This record gives sequence, structure tokens and C-alpha cells, in this order.
Amino acid sequence: MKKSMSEMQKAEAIGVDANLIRAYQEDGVVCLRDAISDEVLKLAHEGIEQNLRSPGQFFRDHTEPGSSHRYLFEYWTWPHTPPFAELIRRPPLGEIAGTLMQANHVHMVMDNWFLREAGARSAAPWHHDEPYFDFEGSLCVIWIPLESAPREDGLTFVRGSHRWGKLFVAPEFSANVPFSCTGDAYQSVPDIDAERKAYDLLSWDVNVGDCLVFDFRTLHCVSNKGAPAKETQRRVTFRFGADDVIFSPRGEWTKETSDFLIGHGQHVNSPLGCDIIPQVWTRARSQTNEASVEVRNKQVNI
Ligand SMILES: O=C(O)CCC(=O)C(=O)O
Repeated sequence: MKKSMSEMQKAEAIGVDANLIRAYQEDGVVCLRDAISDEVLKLAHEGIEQNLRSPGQFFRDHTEPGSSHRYLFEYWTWPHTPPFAELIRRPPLGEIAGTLMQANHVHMVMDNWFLREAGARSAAPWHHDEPYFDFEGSLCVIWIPLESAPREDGLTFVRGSHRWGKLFVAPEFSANVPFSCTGDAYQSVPDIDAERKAYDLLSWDVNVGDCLVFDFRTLHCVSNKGAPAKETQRRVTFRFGADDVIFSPRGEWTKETSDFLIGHGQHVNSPLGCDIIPQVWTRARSQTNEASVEVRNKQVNI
């Protein structure tokens, strides 16, 4: 389909075109080069510094016992961290998420940063994000490195795993202890490292200014988890939910976060709608028409 000038310009401005949307839908992850401005990166640095000085309720220390190489993260920091409060609405984040998910609008579901110091072995094990959260529908993660990372220190993904129609038990990020996800819906994460050739694995060397965007159901891990990080790595992530997302508490293992959201006014079994999950991007009316025609024309065969 021939695109209108305004949509072409817009797609170019945020680096997301129909090929990238297709890759996102098929692979469950894409890499955008030079998509993140210095201003966004500066705010992210400032936000992490502020949180390290004054950690909030969702600060987590997953440093290996006895190690002096820290592995830390914190999420939902923006309500008490002005640089992150500015970032969550900062273009082009919401627009990248909304365009890739082909959404009509997106909510910023959660901000989250990670600090993995040089030498730290603790790192994210194989997992997908969905079972850690009480959401059903289309969600994605924008992952922004604050240091250049060779693929060993970055993330590895199982291409297309978001389309397997499976839900996996959520492992802890330090000792890889499975969360007690109850119910038949959750399977053990397969031992991907034991059979790497059986999977189509994707990873990238990333530079400052690049970002990865992945579907909530795409299996991924830190590539060299279990081995010492070569360099200190900080990254920030933003999770976005599309207009089809429903808040549906999963069980005991997500109780702290579901109670938090309910306390902020989020209704159970309802679309996203509370102050902690603000709507940050809406597709312009002209784009809505163009996008829906385009989606119909380019149904991905998978
Ligand atoms: O960057 C990291 O260290 C882990 C990120 C991750 O696995 C996630 O955001 O789901």
C-alpha cells in the first residue's frame, strides 16, 4: 500500500516502518538504531543516581551472596523520581511502542532500571515477562542500554517464542528459583542452553542510543548470565500496554504489585485505567485509518 507523506515522515522520524512492524510481529523483538536521544539518556542516568541515593518500595538487590559486584534493580520509580516522571511521557517512547504493537493508544505500565556491575554473575535468567505481571493483551518492553554492550553482556531472545501460545513459570532474577506460579497454565521454562541449536536465537551488539523492543511473551535472558559481566551495564526499560490490555491478577506471586495497582484505583478484570499507568500516546485519527488499512493489507502469515 502506498503510504501518505505524513505517515512516511512519521515512521521515518521514529525509525519504525512496515518492515520493522512485521519483524516485531514475527520475531517478537527488534533492534532500533539511534532511536534514543541524548536527553533521554541523560534523564535515565540522573534517575538511576537518584534511586541509588534514595531507593523506593520496589528496589531489589539481587547481588550474589558474598559478592562485591552488585546486581540491582528498581521498578515503578517515576512517582518519586522526577527524571523518570519526565521520561515516561517523553517522545518517541510511547509512539515506538504504539506503532510496533499497532495500537490505538498506549499506557506506560512500568519503568524499571537494572545495574549489573563488572564482575557480577547474577543476571536475568531465561524468562518471558508476562507471568510477572497481571496483564493480558498486547504489551511490549523498550530496553535502553546506557552503556554500549557487546552481545555477551546484552540480551538473547528466542525468535518467535511469543507465538508459541505458552506461559512459563517466572524465575527469580538471582538464584533462578521459580516463583510459585500455580495452575496448569504455567510450564517450566525449557532448558534452552542445553539445546541451543534447537532454537533460533537472536542477539545484538548495542550502542548507546539504540534500543531493543520486545513482546511481553518473547523468551529472553542476559546472554552471559552466570558468567561475570565484562563491563558495568546500566539499562532502563519501559513497559507499555496497548488498548486491548486487561488487568487480571494472576495469584499469590504477583500480590504485592496487584495490590499496589488496586490501591492506585485500577479495577480488576478491566482495561488499564489508574494514575500509576498513565496513557502516554494516542494514534492520530488520520494514522488510525491508514494503519488499520495497512494491517488488513499486510496480514503476517505465521
Ligand atoms: O537488562 C537486564 O539486565 C534484564 C532485562 C530483562 O530481562 C527484562 O526487562 O525483562
